Amino acid sequence: MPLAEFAIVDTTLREGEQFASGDFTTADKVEIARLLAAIGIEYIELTSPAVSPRALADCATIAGLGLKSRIVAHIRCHAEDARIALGSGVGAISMVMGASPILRATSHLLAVDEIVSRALAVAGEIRQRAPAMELRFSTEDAFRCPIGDLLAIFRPLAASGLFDRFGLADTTGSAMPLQVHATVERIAAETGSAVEFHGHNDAGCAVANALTACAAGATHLDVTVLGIGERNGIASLEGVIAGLYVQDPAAIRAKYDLQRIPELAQLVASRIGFEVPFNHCIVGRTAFTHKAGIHTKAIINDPHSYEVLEPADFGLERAVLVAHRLAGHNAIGARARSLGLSLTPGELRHATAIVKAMADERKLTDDDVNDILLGMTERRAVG
Ligand code: HCA
Ligand code: CU
Repeated sequence: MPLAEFAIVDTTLREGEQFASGDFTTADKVEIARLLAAIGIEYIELTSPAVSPRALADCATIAGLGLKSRIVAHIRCHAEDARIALGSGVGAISMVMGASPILRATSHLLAVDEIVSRALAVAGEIRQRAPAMELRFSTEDAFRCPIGDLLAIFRPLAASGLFDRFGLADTTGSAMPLQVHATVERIAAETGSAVEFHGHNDAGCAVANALTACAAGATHLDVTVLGIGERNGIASLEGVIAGLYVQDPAAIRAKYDLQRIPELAQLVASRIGFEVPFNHCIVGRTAFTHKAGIHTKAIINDPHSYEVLEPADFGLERAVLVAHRLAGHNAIGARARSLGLSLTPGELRHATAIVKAMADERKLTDDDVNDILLGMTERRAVG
């Protein structure tokens, strides 16, 4: 699928509310939704308006902002939830029902054919009352559900023509990329419908699974800012954007205002009371920090040697660390030039040897390196 054809469904304001400290105020939600829309995220999914009066009011508030993103209410597949969602002003409704044997047994106790009749009944009512409503039906825990059961659910639903797309949720984060590829491809082929993928990160595969789903033909990818969600969350917006960008930078630059992604990550981090993880894709503090001499030498010659993401595209700058024992003379030379010093190759090698020797003794700072470099020129003046 050409990259331009997928859409991102950001569910920070729904799945992210299920994160341990994801208790957003209305003002938080409005601020986050505005920024998601400004970045160009196609869908913003909100907590079910059936959950509480404030959840309903928040849906109406966000739907009333007139944002470019489509506002989605995420609901259980219940007639009453659907009625509340229909009155909330949203442009899309995403329904979900447990599909795997274990969720069928522990949550709704319905057999596969009963899941189908429930989905048809609720969707039929929604279609009758709001014919233009964008409607999705998703299967919770789809990747621990026999493929035969998934087909038995999706085939009749696709034949009904009531749905705009179908969702496959890796609710427990147990799916591996090859399984995601096979399942997404199969469901897309069998239903002839657009497919949405929602993947949790329990086994560390959420971003890889989302990217694999996209490669297998999924048109809608669920993400949250910083990957927040139940337990350790789902695919992160930043990881999925990074993965798509490395495949087609021009398409991703054209689709989203990438410059505002760090601001979005900071905003959500501050509202959940955590720091942005240091090693997170794009927005982690070390995401564009180069250290080893071999790397820094190449980076100084051509940043593409060790960078597949251009930091400036995200409004960020790369850092080249020099205050450590892995420092190379090329990076030390670049530091000297940035201080306005012009040292000979011999002096640079000498300065590098001093940096390494000192770093073996104690933790160095950039100021230590600057002092060593300035000391070289002073030595020259004396000599
Ligand atoms: C959950 C629900 C869900 C729904 C995903 C979807 C999941 O268990 O909290 O609507 O596709 O992970 O299954 O987030
Ligand atoms: Cu989920």
